[in-house]
Amino acid sequence: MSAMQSFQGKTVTVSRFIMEQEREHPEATGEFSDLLSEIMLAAKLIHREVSKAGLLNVLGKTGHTNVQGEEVMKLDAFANRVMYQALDHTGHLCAMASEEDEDILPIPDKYPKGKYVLNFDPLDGSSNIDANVSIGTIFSIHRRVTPGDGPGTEEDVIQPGNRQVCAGYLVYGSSTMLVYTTGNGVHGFTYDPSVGEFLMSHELIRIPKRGNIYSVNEGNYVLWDEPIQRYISYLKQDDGGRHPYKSRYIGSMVADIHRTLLYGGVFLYPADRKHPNGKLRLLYEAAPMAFIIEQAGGMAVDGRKRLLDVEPTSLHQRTPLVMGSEEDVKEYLEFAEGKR
Ligand code: P6P
Repeated sequence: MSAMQSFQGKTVTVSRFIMEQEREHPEATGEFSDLLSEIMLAAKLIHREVSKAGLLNVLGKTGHTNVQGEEVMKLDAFANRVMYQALDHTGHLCAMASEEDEDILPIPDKYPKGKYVLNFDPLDGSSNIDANVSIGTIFSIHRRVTPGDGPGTEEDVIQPGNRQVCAGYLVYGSSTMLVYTTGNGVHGFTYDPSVGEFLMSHELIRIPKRGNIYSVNEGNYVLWDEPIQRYISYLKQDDGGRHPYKSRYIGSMVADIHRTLLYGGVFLYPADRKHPNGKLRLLYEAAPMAFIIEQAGGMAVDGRKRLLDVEPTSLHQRTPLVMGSEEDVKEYLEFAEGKR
């Protein structure tokens, strides 16, 4: 259904949808509505810069000036600043953490502290910007675990994915979409710049139980452990039926996961000899995507066990990951566990 079509005969914005959700799920609070509204504001600002990047020589440059004569920063640094400043004053957060910052990001003293923390990757896949490939913003929200209403700590930020209360991503592609979950299914909203709103385009996204697409950087094949090599080779065999699978790899996690969510199949970034813990980050890349995939009826593992149950120990730790259609991930596990 295109964003222009209304849902059930009405045009549904994120704010209207959350209000309706709150009626059905009293545990949901208006705070998510506020947080998502600010995240969407940040997304609109990032969308604007990303969509004109090729025109204003903003592409991955720094120290340059744009037509306004403003100091132009790298887009990922810009996105990082926009996300932080959109959310630092809401009064709903006690701390944030970003892929771009070594340490947690405190809420300025002048602003009230709230009961949530936000982890985010402001512009994932930014190395692809110069090639005009789809990129994205990924976010994850937890409740604080430390008592009181003072500043949050690392303990509040470093929590397992199974304690997330909200997770989502923006994909800046042929259109800009918000996809998120608060634990009651996965919903997609497409940005309509003509009205400046994200309009519901995909209610209750369900990932196919099995797909026929695998998505992995096969350039790492020789670096993988033998079970993963055998699994990928198995998908490429011609069995006259559903195999060989199609190979699709964009190299931008948000784009690859978005396609996997909608079309089914499996996305993998396994551990290898160069990345013994995988390449992708647990807190603000793998865990939010795993929450979304599970909420859509799929499955997400760290190579062996449920990814959302991984207990993080550091802010920027990496994790191997295999996620997507339930039957595909279960078939992968049969290889990982030596059963095939
Ligand atoms: P590789 C982009 O740089 C990124 O962080 C993810 O968006 C993407 O899935 C991955 O790295 C691609 O890594 O090693 O295949 O280039």
